[in-house]
Amino acid sequence: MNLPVIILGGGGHAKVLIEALKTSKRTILGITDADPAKHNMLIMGIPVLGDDGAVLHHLPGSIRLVNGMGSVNVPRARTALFEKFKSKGYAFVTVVHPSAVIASDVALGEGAQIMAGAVIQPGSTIGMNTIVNTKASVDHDCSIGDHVHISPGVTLSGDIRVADEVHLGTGATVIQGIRIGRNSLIGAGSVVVTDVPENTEYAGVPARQRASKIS
Ligand code: JB3
Repeated sequence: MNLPVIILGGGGHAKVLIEALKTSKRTILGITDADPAKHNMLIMGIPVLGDDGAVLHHLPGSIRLVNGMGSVNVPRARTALFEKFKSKGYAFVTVVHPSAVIASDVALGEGAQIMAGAVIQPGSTIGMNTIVNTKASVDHDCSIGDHVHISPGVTLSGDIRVADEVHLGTGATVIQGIRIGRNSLIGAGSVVVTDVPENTEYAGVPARQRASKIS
């Protein structure tokens, strides 16, 4: 039986998730948000219940959570929210928009979110709390880590390894066989043709390391 869900965060990413959940006919109990100005509002017809404390009024076994925090640059806040509620015994649902095309052998980690028009080809794995956003494509035999954000329109060729907490900016392209290290950031529109070390920012066509290193 599909338990009702509460969405953590009531911003732009939450709206995309609400659309996917409604299309999938999932019962949404409400949204929590850190901004008091949003409390008791309706977002796409869904009530904002209060801050995250409102989750604790429900036993972990009676609901499921959806991480409504998106991420730009580094996904630290999103990751922390996921880990906070996992440590309290709550479980996250995997959200898949019905228009996404996912091969039958693809493994999705807990709380993975596959948005409208995304394509994931055979042999690929998607980690926990990872977003494959609108119209992004992950080709065959890719390994995508936990807490990764594959932004809208990203194109990953085959046999790519993306480590945990990587942010791939909107429309980035990565050629086959590339390895991208943990906690790195790939700028929007970049074309990645060489491996990317961990904790670095790469951008451009072809992508080159930027001066700064992510803290
Ligand atoms: O790039 C795309 C397609 N989407 C972006 C997404 C991936 O990331 C989007 O454009 C934004 O850049 C971002 O979406 P997000 O996280 O929805 O951004 P924003 O619209 O700023 O909403 C964040 C919401 O989270 C705000 O309403 C905050 O008040 C709320 N928030 C912050 N910390 C929190 C917390 N809510 C809860 N429940 N708990 C928190 O700890």
